[in-house]
Amino acid sequence: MNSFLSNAKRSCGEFLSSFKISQSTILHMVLGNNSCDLDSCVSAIVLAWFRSQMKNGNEVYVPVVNIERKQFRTRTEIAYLLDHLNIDSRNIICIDEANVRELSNVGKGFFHLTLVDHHVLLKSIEYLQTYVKEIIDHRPQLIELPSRIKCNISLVGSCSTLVAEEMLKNKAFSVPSVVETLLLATILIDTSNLSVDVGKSTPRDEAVVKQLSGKRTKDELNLLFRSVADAKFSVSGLTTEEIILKDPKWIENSLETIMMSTLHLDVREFFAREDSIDVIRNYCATHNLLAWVALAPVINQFKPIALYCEDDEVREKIIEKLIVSDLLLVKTSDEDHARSDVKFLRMYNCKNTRKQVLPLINEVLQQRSSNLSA
Ligand SMILES: [Mn+2]
Repeated sequence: MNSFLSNAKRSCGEFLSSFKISQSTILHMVLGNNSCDLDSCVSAIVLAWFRSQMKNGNEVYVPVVNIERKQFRTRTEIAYLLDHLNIDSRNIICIDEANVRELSNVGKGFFHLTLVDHHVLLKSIEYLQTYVKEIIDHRPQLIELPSRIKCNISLVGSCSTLVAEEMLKNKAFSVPSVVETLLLATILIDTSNLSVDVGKSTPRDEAVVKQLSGKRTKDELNLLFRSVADAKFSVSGLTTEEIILKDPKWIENSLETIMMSTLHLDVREFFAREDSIDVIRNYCATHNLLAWVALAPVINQFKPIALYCEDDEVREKIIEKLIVSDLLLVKTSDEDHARSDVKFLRMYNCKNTRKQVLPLINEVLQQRSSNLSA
């Protein structure tokens, strides 16, 4: 796997220079989604690797993860799994290392794009749309796709299940242990260890796990799941900026952006870091954010919400919006921060995640947007 990845990385760099001379190679890029979760990363790597094993002719398969190199370290579960399998993470190609802008100029016959774990391109790389040849995804289809694109969109627990199915269909192909482990870990993470209660797993995920497991015992699979899950929530060794960027979501209106992070450490511990306020303030200023909101792990029956916003009116609007919600059961916190632009809230309905909080903050933002344009 290491040599496949380092060759792919080298060919990706050399393709453009050699292209001018020969024009005889087709570069197939397999691109994961921009949340760059384990599924998206492993689907890209394994699909590109498998297709390169099956190729005939002058083709290069290059997996690309849709995250910048400097943020790749924050995906701690990916770092852990690669390390565990002795795969050198420096050989992974991040989006800012892939020359996508230049590749989009080589012409349709020579550059093919396969999207895994998503089927809508980000605005920033929308110009690649005409190169999309194939899509493998496991989420509900949001847009009509041109018939020229070969699609495998099926609602299963993990995109890696679909990648594994393609490989396992080929009965003569023997799957190396490293590839088995990559896929197994990912499918187990995506389905919470095939949990019936969580309800993300489907019979197809189960069938693939069974086929890939081979001689592995149930205990070994549980251990693999636990260790990767633990790594996912670990922040050890990360800087404060890396912590807020570990799991971010952005909400936008036409002019303004709010970032919402999920903190994977105790909110008190996070704010006890000496640089926490400076990092948040700097990040908001340099990225032109209207506010930063964070959801932290449960303390005594509530989930803390932290809010940083310099605009008094916006800050109060967000707090009010969250407090009036019957679903969230949010109350103001007893603890005050020394700074008035930092506020703490407590969400007592701990079943809620960012999924329930985001739409309310989005309402505040969209309301402002209509006021701004009125
Ligand atoms: Mn996925």
